[in-house]
Amino acid sequence: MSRTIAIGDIHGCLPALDTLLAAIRPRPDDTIVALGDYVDRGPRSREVIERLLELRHQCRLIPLLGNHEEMMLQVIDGQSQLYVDWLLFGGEATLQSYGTVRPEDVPSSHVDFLRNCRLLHESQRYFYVHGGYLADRPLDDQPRDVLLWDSIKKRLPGPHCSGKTAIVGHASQHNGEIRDLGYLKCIDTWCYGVGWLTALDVESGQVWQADKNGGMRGEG
Ligand SMILES: [Mn+2]
Repeated sequence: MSRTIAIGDIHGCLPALDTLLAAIRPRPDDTIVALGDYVDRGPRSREVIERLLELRHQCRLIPLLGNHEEMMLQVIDGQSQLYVDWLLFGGEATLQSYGTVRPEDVPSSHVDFLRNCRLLHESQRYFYVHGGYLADRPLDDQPRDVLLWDSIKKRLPGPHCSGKTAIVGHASQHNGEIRDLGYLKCIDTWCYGVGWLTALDVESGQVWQADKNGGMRGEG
């Protein structure tokens, strides 16, 4: 049986990602939807992107763009007025992971990876976005800023008019638990803080969680 597994906001927490991937053991017919915010805040953003690049050879990987990748790309693309904002927003840790203070030093393979991230992924019964969505607008007509920047903690959308279940990240759940409203599941469970990185098999409901040090939830 092929699986579809969503992974929440990683934020440079490589040990958490490695622990989850070891537990999931991705197979070639699996789809992994990564919900964005791979970089910033946590210490090992460069290696997280490396790991995602490798993962493309183990399964079908669908990486979404997060607002942190959006900002990083804007700085790399020369919007230097955003440089200090990005550093304070977590970008300083990202540049440190590359051993530089210069955004232009990020390798082109990583920049290409970020550029190829999608804003939205849709399957028969689900859709996946980093931030939020407008409930009454078709999925192919959603405002970019809403998809990337809206937080369900600030503006909670109702069920989407397509009838599909939303899988979202971005709004860190400080209690470490998936926020499950039936029509919407938020799996950003605050890994870079004191919560977990969450992976969810959307069909079976199986959940894997690991903390930023790589400790699996439920195992000592
Ligand atoms: Mn975010």
